Amino acid sequence: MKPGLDWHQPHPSAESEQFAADLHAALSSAPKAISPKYFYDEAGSKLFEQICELPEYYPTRTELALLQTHAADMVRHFGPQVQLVEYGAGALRKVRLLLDAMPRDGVQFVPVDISGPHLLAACDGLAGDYPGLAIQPLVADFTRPHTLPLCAEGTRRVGFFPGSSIGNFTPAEADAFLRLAAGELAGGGLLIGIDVVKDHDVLHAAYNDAAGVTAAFNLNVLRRAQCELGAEFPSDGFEHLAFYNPAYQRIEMHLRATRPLELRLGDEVYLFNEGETLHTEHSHKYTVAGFQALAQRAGFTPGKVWADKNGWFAVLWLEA
Ligand code: AVI
Repeated sequence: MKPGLDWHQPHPSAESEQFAADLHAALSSAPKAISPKYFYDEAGSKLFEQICELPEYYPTRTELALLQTHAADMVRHFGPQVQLVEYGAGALRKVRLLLDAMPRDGVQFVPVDISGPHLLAACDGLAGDYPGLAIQPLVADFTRPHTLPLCAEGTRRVGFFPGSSIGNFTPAEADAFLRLAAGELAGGGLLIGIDVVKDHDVLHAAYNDAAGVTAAFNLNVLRRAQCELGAEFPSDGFEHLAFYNPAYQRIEMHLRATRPLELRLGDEVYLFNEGETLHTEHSHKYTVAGFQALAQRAGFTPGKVWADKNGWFAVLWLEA
């Protein structure tokens, strides 16, 4: 081996290797489909933050308003001593509204997220703003079995899963997550945000914003494939496609080939017909009653519901 040559070869991270393996599998499947988790590199996470601010994207601001208005009422369901577990913690913005309504010495906060660096950075920020708050971050995939810190005697474990992120799970994944949560939250409960079925035009606009941010977010999967994995395809070969599929009560996001084309990944060449898509995300919408029934089958007892005046978004208390 020539000294120095190897030095310049970027060592593919384990994450990139997984991305490559999943993308090969996605492109070999029929229909072609990949997990939405690949949206969220640094650029994709920034685009998602921009989506949350878009005039057409109502879920974030509607849920925030519900938390701002009803936090005191929500935390009344938790009990005085709480281990608060946030699933898929991210930036830890929304939980602050709950923490502000809770006695500081009665809560142990356990944010769970798969991305260690992001989680720890967010926890540092939270610790600075909430001195004395007991924070025990857990780096884990919360959809898989994991071990939460022990809960002290007389403390209830309460889950928090905001953002309607459960909508990005298939119904089977949602069911599996709810069963797992009902088990580990037994004796406590779950506070969860869901996006509610509504006028199709409102839904369509939320995923087809005029500024094109959602399109850039969707196309980011292919940009990542280009930058991280050296994938090759015509730069104008794919376009954003998002539509409401009423049969499944979900928004579907796809990347659609604008013409017949080849996508080269490693040693493989994948063919796309004109109009053929790579399915990148589904975002399920629920009725409150439908979601409560799902939660009940998974072991929860549905409790209070907080919704905005249009009934577009709901935060549900589920007793475990
Ligand atoms: C994170 N998740 C709840 C968002 C949603 O609405 O399904 C992701 C998103 N996709 C496009 N816009 C936003």
